[in-house]
Amino acid sequence: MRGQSHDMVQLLTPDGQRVHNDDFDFSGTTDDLVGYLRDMILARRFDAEATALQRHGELGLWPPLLGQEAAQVGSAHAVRDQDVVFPSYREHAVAMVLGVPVSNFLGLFRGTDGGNWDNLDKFKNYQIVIGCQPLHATGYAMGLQLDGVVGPDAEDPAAVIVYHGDGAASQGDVNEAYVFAASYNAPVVFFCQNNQWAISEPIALQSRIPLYERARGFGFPGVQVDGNDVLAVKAVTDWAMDRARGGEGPTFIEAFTYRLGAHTTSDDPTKYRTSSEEEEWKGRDPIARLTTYLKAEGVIDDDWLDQMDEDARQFGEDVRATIPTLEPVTMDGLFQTVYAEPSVALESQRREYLDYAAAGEDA
Ligand SMILES: Cc1ncc(C[n+]2csc(CCOP(=O)(O)OP(=O)(O)O)c2C)c(N)n1
Repeated sequence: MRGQSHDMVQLLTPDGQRVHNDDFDFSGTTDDLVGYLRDMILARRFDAEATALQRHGELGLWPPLLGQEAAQVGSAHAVRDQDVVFPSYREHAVAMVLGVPVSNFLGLFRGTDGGNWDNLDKFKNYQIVIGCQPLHATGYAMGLQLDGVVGPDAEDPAAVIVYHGDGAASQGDVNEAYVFAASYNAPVVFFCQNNQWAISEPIALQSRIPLYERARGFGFPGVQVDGNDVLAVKAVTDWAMDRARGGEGPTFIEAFTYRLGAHTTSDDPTKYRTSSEEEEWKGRDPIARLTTYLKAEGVIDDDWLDQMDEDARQFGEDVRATIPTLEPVTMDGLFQTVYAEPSVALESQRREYLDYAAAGEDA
């Protein structure tokens, strides 16, 4: 039965072979798969550019997604227009698939964007504080229920998907979100990218059992999916989002993957993990396996890959060209983006600041 399986869902093996799963199948087209491969290649390029920009001093920090492209691209393609996404801080590929301009993320990590909650529309703001966003997402999902846009009678039912890491699953707030989601049967999908490490903390120290098995204790299904298999991720996330939209409540998805890069550009993974572990996971690369499959099927060839290289190179140039266009934040601007309508207290603080700044200029 779906959501009770002890086997990790996989539809494409690391060496690019399609395999059968009794519960899940990929329902998309070959064109969809080519699109996913393109998305993953561009996301990897964006990530490499952003990492390099941080090294050049253009960004304050960058959390790389390297290795997690399939988990993000596959799940993002299960999101429909009416759904809402609550990311953590590493979901650059989800953002790209949903059409969020890369300038938003570059600005956030350059410190030129205050990260206003409403400026990203359906893709909510990045969350650096571990474990906050599952509560936000669950509350939002409960709101969708109250608005009557969930369930079989809703015209265009909506759901929420929230991304968090394996480490976040240890956080109290996250477990409270699971409890509320279960109690209210909220239309929310908890998409946990188990990338094996919470900075230097390995998953074995975070959980005695596979994470997806915890879901049952909260009262909703948990599924473990090969997070480096974009077909399987898409199939499982489609199912979970459909359940949520249809009023069947929350699902926990454990996307079993690996962070191939550093936790952030401030981290040095050689201090806590072995290169042999990294090599082993490089053998399960999400992009390589889909490339192998599509090439073997005759869907793409070397010319396609060469053109893709060229597109990625051009995209990289565009990403770099974005940096000089990012306007620095002004102190006055910071006050104006806290609330839609400024409160009396905030307005008085803003005036106080402006007087202070003007006095400084006169001095
Ligand atoms: C409340 C809080 N505690 C601690 C931190 C510091 N911190 C940043 S990332 C991180 C680990 C998160 O690991 P995981 O949830 O597995 O996500 P990943 O970074 O692997 O994607 C920690 C402890 C934080 N940002 N917020």
